[in-house]
Amino acid sequence: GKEFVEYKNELLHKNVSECPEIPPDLGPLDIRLLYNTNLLTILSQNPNLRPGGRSRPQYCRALQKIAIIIPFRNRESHLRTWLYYMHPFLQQQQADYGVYVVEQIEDTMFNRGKLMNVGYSIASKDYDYSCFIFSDVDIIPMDGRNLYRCSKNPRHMANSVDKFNFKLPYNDIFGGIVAFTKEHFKKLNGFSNVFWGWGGEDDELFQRVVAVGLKVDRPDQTIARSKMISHKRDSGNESTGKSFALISKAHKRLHKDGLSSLNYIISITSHKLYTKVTVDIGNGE
Ligand code: UDH
Repeated sequence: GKEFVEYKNELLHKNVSECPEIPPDLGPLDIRLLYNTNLLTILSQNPNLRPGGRSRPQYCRALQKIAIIIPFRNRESHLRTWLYYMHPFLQQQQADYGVYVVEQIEDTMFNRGKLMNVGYSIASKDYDYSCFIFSDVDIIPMDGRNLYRCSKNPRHMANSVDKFNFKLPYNDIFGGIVAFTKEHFKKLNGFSNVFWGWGGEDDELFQRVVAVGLKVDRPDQTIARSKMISHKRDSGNESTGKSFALISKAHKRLHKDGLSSLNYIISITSHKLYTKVTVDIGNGE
């Protein structure tokens, strides 16, 4: 029956040759941010997706298995835009990937770092992912050559965003999109869980990278050009003003605050275009 077919497909897939390091036919893309992208349109344009927003190349074996983790609440139209562009983008790049949308329940202070950690931990149980790309829902790459992959070092990928005139607003910025191998993400104990509200969790993550002796890579700024969907600061994500004080003690928390101290209540639903992980991660009290 069905299971036998899947088993056979798995065996056949193990025998196909490896995909090339640089996928063929990639180039600049015409990205116009559309806000009313219809889910059915996206589905019909991506007939080869498997449940949970998974895909892998048919005729070659990908070198990396990539989980894309998106922190989320109340940004439905941004998510549709992201899915509309990113599913074709990732398939064109011959990625073996799955999309995990980690949604925080209403009426709690938003905590981007903790949502990322939850996404990592759930995705790890789902498949043997080797690379984790943590991406905001509102950034869309403008060039297919911007490979959504892990490199030797932790990688900051949002280094050329239109909102900041395609420049780094400050040198150590580590926000927007970052990519980590599983080994590296575990080594720095993931994100901190203690940043409630807007700001700081990304800078603390940078501190962690440095503290464990790793360096940050960035893609070429011409190829990494990306568009950010403009929006107002979300309610429930106000700045608490505590970030600086926290970051100054980053090294003290590294081993006790992160993947090693993650608590949450969860429900997981497999949609056609993504795996939705809905979590109660508390409220910072
Ligand atoms: N997000 C939601 N819902 C919310 C709040 C945040 O989905 O209510 C998610 C979403 O994926 C968003 C990400 O969290 O893209 C970050 O949201 P943000 O509004 O806090 O960040 P913003 O887009 O980033 O304002 C600003 C540019 C980065 C500057 C880096 C400074 N350290």
